[in-house]
Amino acid sequence: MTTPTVTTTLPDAVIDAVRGARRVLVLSGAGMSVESGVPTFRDAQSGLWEQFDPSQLATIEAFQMDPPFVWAWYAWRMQLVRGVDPNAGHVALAELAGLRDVTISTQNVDDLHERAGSSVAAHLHGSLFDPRCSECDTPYEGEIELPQEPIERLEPPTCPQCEGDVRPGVVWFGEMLPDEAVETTESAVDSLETGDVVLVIGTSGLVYPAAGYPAMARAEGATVIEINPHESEVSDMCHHVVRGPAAEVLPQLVAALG
Ligand code: BV8
Repeated sequence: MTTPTVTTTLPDAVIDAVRGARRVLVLSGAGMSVESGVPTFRDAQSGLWEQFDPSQLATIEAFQMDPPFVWAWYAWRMQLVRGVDPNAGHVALAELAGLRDVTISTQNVDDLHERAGSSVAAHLHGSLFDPRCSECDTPYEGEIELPQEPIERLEPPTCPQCEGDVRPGVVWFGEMLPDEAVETTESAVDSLETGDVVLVIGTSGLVYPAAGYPAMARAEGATVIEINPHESEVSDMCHHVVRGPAAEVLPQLVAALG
């Protein structure tokens, strides 16, 4: 497998690849939202939770052991996302959809792609804003108290149907990804052709099955381009790596297509 070209600025090869692409598949991770002020999953947790590894908190076991502790973390993250805006990278992807056939599959549980005007084909790891009952799975549409500051414990809402604890609508470690999100993403990958482009933006490539999609895309003959200031577990799967932040590189890319 050829090694990727690695540049810190946007190379002509990347601009030409996107200019000539029939379709663009975007695979985004938490790095997409960093410049909006949303910390990535692996950034130091804020205060209360800093002694916890997020993948220990983001489990059904942690929630069942102490629902108010885990719910407080998610209620704070909902409040955090509600308080920030999409960044120039999200906006550039929404603009790109006016120039090319763009499909977005994201690992992110925020709604910043949507708020920038993109339609998102798949939220592989669910959404902070789709709470449901942890017992009967009924979507929860009632009031949610959002803390203005990180707090240690907050009682989750109670399901009006069965009085079970309401849980966040995210996919926890050890849980299956939503069938529809997986099917949509895998059919988008399977239908890639030579000349199509995959933009792998802001993901460490550590979490499966999402981390497997760049290699699958490359095997379909697409040109795979990573946008990430740091090396990731999927950098070697890419043809081109642009070592820069999404909110800087993506607007440059879209402007260059003009
Ligand atoms: C599954 C929602 C089948 C929750 C998330 C043992 C038992 C069970 C499963 C496993 C097991 N061992 C391994 C597994 C599989 C496991 C897994 O992959 N574990 C890893 C840790 C090894 N996967 C699962 O469990 C998945 N389910 O496999 O089901 C199954 C079931 C049972 C038994 C076996 C198999 C479910 C995974 C979903 C977990 N939920 N999120 C929540 O958010 O609270 S994952 C969570 O972490 C995020 O969604 C994100 O996708 C992921 C990674 O987080 P981050 O590292 O923060 O973000 P990211 O990776 O995107 O990295 C940030 C990147 O941004 C960095 O590269 C950085 O350089 C870059 N960046 C920074 N600034 C910028 C930037 N990029 C661009 N611009 C910038 N400015």
